[in-house]
Amino acid sequence: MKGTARGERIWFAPRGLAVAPGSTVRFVNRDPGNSHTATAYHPEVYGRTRRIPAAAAPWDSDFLLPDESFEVTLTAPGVYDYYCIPHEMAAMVGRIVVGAPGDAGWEGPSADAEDVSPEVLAALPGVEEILANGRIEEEDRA
Ligand SMILES: [Cu+2]
Repeated sequence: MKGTARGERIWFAPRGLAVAPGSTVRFVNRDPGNSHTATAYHPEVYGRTRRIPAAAAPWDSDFLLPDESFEVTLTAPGVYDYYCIPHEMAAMVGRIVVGAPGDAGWEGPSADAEDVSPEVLAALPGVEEILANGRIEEEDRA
């Protein structure tokens, strides 16, 4: 989680990440000027359309103050999309790919395009791009 000093821009760094199943991911708020959340798209969390594997447990970091952190362990192979509650409208979203297509139980990216804005969809890196690079930084955005 990062942001400019005056808050004109905020983003997840990286916004695309590939990890092995069973990895623990830590979200750290490195933005000195804003509180952020890392929140899975899931019906059990604010009634959103699910954008994480069906076998995965949803998470919500709640508001993280600067330098606070939150960890989640991701076991089910597939694509996990998450957002920052106060900044989703600014397309502060991220995607984590756990494992790879072909892993037992793999679930690819959500096809839903109604619960999220076109800006959010455009901000989510492609699965192949994430797997090819390991991580996608904000600066890499085309
Ligand atoms: Cu935020």
